[in-house]
Amino acid sequence: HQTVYQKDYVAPDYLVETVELSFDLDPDLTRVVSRLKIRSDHDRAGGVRPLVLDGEELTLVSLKLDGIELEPSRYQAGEGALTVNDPPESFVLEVTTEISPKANTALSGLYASGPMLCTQCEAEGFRRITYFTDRPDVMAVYTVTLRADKSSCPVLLANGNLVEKGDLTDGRHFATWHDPFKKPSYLFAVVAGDLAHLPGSFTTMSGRQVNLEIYVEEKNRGKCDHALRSLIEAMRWDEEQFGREYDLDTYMVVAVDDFNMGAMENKGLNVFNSRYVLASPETATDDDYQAIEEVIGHEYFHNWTGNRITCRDWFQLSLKEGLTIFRDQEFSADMQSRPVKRIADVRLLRSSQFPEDAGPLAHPVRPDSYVEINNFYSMTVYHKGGEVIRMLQTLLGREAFRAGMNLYFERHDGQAVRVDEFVQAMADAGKRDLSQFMRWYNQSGTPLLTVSDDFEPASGVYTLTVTQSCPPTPGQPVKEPFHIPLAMGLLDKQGRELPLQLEGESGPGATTRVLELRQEMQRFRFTGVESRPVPSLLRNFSAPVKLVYPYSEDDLTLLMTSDSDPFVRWEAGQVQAVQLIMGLVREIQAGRAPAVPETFIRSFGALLTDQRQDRAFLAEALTLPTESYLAEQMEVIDPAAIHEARELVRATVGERLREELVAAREACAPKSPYHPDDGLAGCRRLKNLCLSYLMAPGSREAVGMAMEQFRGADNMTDSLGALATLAGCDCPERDEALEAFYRKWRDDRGVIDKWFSLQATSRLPQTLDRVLELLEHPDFDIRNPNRVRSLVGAFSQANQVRFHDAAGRGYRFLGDQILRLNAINPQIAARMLTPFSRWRRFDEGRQELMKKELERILAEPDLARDVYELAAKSL
Ligand code: HT7
Ligand code: ZN
Repeated sequence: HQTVYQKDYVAPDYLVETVELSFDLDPDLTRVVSRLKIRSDHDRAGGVRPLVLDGEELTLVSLKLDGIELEPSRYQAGEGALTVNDPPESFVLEVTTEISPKANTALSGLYASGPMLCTQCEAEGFRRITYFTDRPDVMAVYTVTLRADKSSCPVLLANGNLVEKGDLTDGRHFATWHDPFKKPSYLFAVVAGDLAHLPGSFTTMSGRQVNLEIYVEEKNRGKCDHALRSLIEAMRWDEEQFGREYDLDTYMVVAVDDFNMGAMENKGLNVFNSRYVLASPETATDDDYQAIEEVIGHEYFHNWTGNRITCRDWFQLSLKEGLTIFRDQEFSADMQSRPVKRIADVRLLRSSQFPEDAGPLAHPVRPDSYVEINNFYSMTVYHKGGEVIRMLQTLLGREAFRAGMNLYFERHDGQAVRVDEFVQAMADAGKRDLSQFMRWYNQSGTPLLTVSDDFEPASGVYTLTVTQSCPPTPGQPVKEPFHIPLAMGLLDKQGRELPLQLEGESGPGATTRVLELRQEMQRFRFTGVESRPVPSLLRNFSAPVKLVYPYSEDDLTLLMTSDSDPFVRWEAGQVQAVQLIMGLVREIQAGRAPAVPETFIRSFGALLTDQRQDRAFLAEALTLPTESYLAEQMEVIDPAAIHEARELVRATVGERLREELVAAREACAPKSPYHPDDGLAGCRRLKNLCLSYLMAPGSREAVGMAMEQFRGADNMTDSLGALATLAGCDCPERDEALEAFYRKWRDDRGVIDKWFSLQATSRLPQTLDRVLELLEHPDFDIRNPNRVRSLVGAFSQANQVRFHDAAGRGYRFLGDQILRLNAINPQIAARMLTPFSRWRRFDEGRQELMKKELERILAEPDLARDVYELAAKSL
């Protein structure tokens, strides 16, 4: 397996001006004719370079150059490429190939999802449809004709505008589509099937009317309203916030059940994993509604950040993904509670990206090399990439950031560019030198800020000393200092915000300011400070860093109750909870009886009964750090002790604060029928959280409450909230509820996914046995990525204590599934491998067992590139 390096980039020798594709669609055997108008783009004086087209899993039927069949001596068709020797300066190449969509279980290229056919071309799927220069810097105008059986495939869709359609003989029909925008091959899409659609429309800021169409199976037509509403909101938001208008006459979204990722931003024809389209109150939770809005927004925003301006090469992936993540985060923040959204984003970053950045698979936001590009659709490229964009906004200010965005669109519309062009536009608009900032793109690892302070009462000077460091990561033993925005404030002992004045400054100081860190060690001297303040650091999580400051219990309580920044308020509570639980872990490890201190229960109770707090924020503040986040705090992870300590806190809260929890839960009881937009999602979250605390000590009374909620729920949020607690309880009601749920929803794939994952994430000791049984369940299908994620992924990535069973049964199970998946869908197999990459963080026994699984995987003779790369780098 070869490694591709960023430093080896060379511009393409040949450009493709137009692509005419014609498909004779059939699930068993599809014939594709491709007519490419090609022009040489290299200096031919030193010799003519061959034309090399990428191609995989294709049967070549014929090859013509300017209408004449090519002699076999003029080309070679090998595995991975078709080479045409000595081509003229400009010519038309006509390639006919055959493919089998039904046999395509990798779900890349053209494949069958149930009765429909659809494509996924990012990153390198187009080469599985026809031979092509399948790289993002080759942009062309596409015209596509689809022919298919009219009764099984009445709907034929491709990118752009419908030009013509009509009937053919033998019950077949055709449709021709033309996309006037030049695009890279990864944005190509076709869909054919028997689909219903929900129509809608949007009038753009310049007064053009755009048709919106959400395509689904007929039975799901009633579940598209939220997706359509979200799309309209996203279109409006992008106009208002970034001045970006949609550019085609039609915007289509198609939901498919078999999909490797969340969705795909193909020009004018998004293809979505059905879980990010379909929703009804009975089948979707508040979180599902939220995720749909986010993903619909994300794919729509790609139309400008990704499609109109795309990446020069795949090393620049964060150019579109980091930027679009930032845009979708801001969209969601504007649609719901900004602080709660920020907290959720930080939680995700810390629980998934920080571990990636600290392990053997760490890579920069702009990687230097890859074996398989699909492995780099990572938390780092997406979410750390999004934080990098956010830091630019923090450093430049909103106005200059917006000017930078405008400049970027003005300069590069229609081009395939690098991250450098984006940052240059920001530097020019903000009149800033961002050369040091580029290290965020080139250096991997999570920086650590160590903060200390000193107060001189006589002079009223308060000094903050900030030291930055970054641990070594693969291939990067030593790091240069980053350019880091550190947003902060100071509170006096009464919790009042102080005006901040750095030495040498005059005039009234703001109460929040952004300190710019550029050196390994920096001092900031604040003047006019009357008494020792408490520093409020990293407000709004202004940089993706870890921060250490020696806060006392009292400092944390002050920040938690008084800081103006909601993120800092939440964080102070999390730090307290981490300290508490880690203390209990140490007690457990030392063989002593752990106990939850009274002070914690009291402050938890005070927060729970604080009526001034927003319910959604309160739910976040009262949620304990996850077992995997706690694991990150340990040198050697002890999954059993972490679980025991965290459960002890939950059970103690449930017991000691029973009345307060019952009251808080009742205060959140529904007063009207459920509606996803009723503004009560925070209330429902708090209510379900209270129930889970009440259930933790295992009281019969709480089981009764859960059963009552489960039976009476008029929506999936409440139903699942109750069922989740029951799935974790060793009581007879558990099986009864799970069985009833299955019987009710057996025909709804999305809900049955939830049923699988609830059982896979149950912390009960017998969970692995149940997971093994579920593998044999008639509804389990290893070829369906959502099902794999809901069983194999949920167990191995969201059930730390059961997956890390000390005897290694969980590891064996995962190893077996990865090997099975390797032959079916390498992308999904590789994604399942992440838990093994963390093997070094565990005790020797577990290390050996995990290593053995990695070695077993690497010994597989037909190991896919995707799996090979991650397994080899993990060892
Ligand atoms: N840009 C899309 C990436 C994607 C993808 C990548 C590899 C394999 C399958 C895939 N499906 C979608 C999704 C996005 O970030 O919007
Ligand atoms: Zn994206």
